[in-house]
Amino acid sequence: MTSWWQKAVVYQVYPRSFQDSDGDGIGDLKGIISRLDYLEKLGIDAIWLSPVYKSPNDDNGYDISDYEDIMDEFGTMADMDELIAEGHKRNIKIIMDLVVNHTSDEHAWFVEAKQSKDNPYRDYYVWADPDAEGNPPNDLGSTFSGSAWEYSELTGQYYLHLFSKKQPDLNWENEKVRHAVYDMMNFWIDKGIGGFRMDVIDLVGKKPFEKITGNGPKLHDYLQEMHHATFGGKDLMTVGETWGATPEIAKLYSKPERDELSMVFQFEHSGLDQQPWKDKWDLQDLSIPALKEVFTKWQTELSSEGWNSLFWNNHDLPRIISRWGNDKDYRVESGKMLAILLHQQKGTPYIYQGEEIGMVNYPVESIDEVDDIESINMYNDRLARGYAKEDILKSINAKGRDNARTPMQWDYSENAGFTTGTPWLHVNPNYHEINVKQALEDSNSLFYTYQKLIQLRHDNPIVVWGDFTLVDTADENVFAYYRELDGQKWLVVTNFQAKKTSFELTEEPKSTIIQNYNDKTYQKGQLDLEPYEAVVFEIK
Ligand code: TEU
Repeated sequence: MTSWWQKAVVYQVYPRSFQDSDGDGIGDLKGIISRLDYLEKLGIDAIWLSPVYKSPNDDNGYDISDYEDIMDEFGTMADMDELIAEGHKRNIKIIMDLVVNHTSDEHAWFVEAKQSKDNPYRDYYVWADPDAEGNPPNDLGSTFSGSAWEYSELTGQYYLHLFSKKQPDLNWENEKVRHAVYDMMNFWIDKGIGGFRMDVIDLVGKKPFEKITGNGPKLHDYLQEMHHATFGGKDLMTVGETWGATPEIAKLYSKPERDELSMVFQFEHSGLDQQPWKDKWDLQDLSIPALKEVFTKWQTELSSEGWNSLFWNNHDLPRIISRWGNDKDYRVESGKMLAILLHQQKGTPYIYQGEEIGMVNYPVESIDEVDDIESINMYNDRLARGYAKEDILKSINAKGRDNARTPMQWDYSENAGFTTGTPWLHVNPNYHEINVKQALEDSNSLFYTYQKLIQLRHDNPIVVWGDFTLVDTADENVFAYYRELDGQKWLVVTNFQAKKTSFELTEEPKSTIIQNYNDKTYQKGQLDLEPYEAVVFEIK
């Protein structure tokens, strides 16, 4: 059985930074609605909407205080209903971000739970007595630096927070918690949404006292229970965020007969530019052969069982052109190469807002320019541990989450047309060159490459279903692969570097499907490839 999301391309909107409609400097739902025609032109099938629920914004909406209400800055539930309806008119489904590993500490459940040990909501969260010295029960750490345990004066116990201390972890072992989550999911399903993106869903089976966080023993039982209680049989799309997934684990989530999710986000490629066994701030250069190996592994392992998601970017990752392309001399060429390389693979592609016009990282000179809690906490933590300020800032420039979060660049007007007020986060000054208006007026822009890649997927079953085979290349920095389906064969060739090279084309191409150096023609024999050149041939 095939599903709509197997042929779909999803676009991620980070509402805070997409489009402001009322001049408060913060993007909102009405702003998104006003840009739906643009997204329809791009050709996407669904929007993954980062959280729009009521939130005190300790982690920009990933700390939710009411799942059935909208954040004041973003608008009202009526705006949300309108967004869903206006999306439907354009065949764009809305995928809600489901953040249920934790709530905000301002959620009514936690406000109750912290009052007393016998409060009816106490067991919605994870509590523990101090150890004999009054310290946290164990040394579990938070993703945002420091201990994962916070002391609560009122009852003299610690509570667990795998993220900020304003994001207490829900206790999924409590059946009441699980059913409250399912009820809330059904509230959204009844509104006509297209599915859910599930935030750090691999953590909900945690066993914190055994120091197990990801992939806990009951994880898949919970997801099957959720499936049957909510979206099962409803043709919705679900994608789990799973930092620790291997192909074996990804199949557990995404094999249809297991009744769990449509697919997961796995991050193996994303770890390739950090030092082994260190964290993302400890930088190392990307190895192209390693990237080829990782992609090939996922493409082949999930070729007939389970389903892949394909992405370079999201709101937690730096901009891909700055990261693995070249934002100085070959912004457009490398951006197109990266797009072609990813979008010709098998799986469901995700585009992060601004990626389709080639937005790049924002140059941070001082910590005062940074908003993101993860970067700020890491900065303070590393300063205290004796790291040099320059090195920390270098890491933030390379990997900080604000890189992806600067406002969308729409046009040449002040603040890039994002807001008439003061933007909550600085706009990248390069909006004078990089913006949507420019991209739409230039037939050679990245926008039209993305538009064409989406169209190619919609029109060609080989892009959706074809088998993937890596091609052995003389130059290890050339990444080439075949897609094959029912006697058809396409060849994707990309030069993943800023210098010229060559590639041996062993078969006479029938036609060229897409290319990023427009006036080149190709024939069998040695191809001279330009920096970041990418071309897709129809071979049979
Ligand atoms: O991210 C999960 C997560 O672990 C990230 O914090 C990640 O480790 C880090 O950003 C590395 O770049 C999800 C959301 O996508 C993120 O925005 C939230 O902050 C986090 O969960 C907590 O909800």
